[in-house]
Amino acid sequence: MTKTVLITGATSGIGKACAERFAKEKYNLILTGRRQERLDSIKAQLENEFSIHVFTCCFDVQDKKAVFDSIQALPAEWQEVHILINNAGLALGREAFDEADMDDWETMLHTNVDGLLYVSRAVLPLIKNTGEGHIINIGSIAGKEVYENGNVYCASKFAVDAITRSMRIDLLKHGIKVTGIHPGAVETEFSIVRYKGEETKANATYKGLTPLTGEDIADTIFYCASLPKHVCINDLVITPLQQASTYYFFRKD
Ligand code: NDP
Ligand code: 8X3
Repeated sequence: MTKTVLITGATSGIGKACAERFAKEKYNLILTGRRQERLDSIKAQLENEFSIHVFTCCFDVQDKKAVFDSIQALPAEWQEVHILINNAGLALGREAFDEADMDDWETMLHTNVDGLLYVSRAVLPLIKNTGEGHIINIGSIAGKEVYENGNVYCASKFAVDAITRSMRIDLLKHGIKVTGIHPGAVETEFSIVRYKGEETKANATYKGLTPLTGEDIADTIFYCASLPKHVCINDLVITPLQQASTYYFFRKD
């Protein structure tokens, strides 16, 4: 039987790499993001290359009504979701608590926390339709330990960690696995977004490092998703070799 995976934030980085990884394994995909033209081109490429079916939904995860309307409008043949990858998220700014932009704080909390909650609740009935299911939440090493000027981004990812643990308890009775994936530095559009297009700052994030790639995280997620039915990986922190914590890096010239 062909299984379906729903991936939020599939237009870039980790989410796009997950779409490619699961397509290669012949899953059908429901891909979401805010940039429809990217969703269209990823759909065309993956359907053509892997002979799978892809359905795209364009919405902002912060918009509760748009999330529920889009998921509830899925066609009859897309009413089963075996795996949900809650990946959409972002950091904005890296300033001290007393200097940071409070609009950025709100966007991070609305996206990383509220968005994940809305999507999870909207998709849960479709996961329950399968009689099994797996929810994979993308947290961060920033959700395990705080770092200077990380304040509200860290808080949003600590919340993702707490929600992940709570989901695992509350959804156990439905036979749904819940996994938290917590990456360190992954080179994607993440830093460009965080530093609002300031390339010098964005590039400094990865200077002297061999960072993780979206594909590294997608491979790990696929591994978690492909284990036997009775096995659930609860929690994984993944860093590049040169990163030991949120703030300790061994950079080379
Ligand atoms: P990217 O910026 O490359 O991708 C982020 C994705 O999230 C995009 O597809 C974007 O799509 C989507 N997204 C952002 N905001 C919204 C929104 N409001 N509504 C819907 N979709 C949204 O970054 P990454 O791939 O690196 O990030 C993916 C996840 O991994 C995030 O949760 C991030 O916090 C986490 N992470 C990243 C790390 C890193 O070092 N890169 C490390 C640890 C965790 P679109 O713009 O089309 O809406
Ligand atoms: C992204 C990793 O350390 O830049 O979640 O916050 S970090």
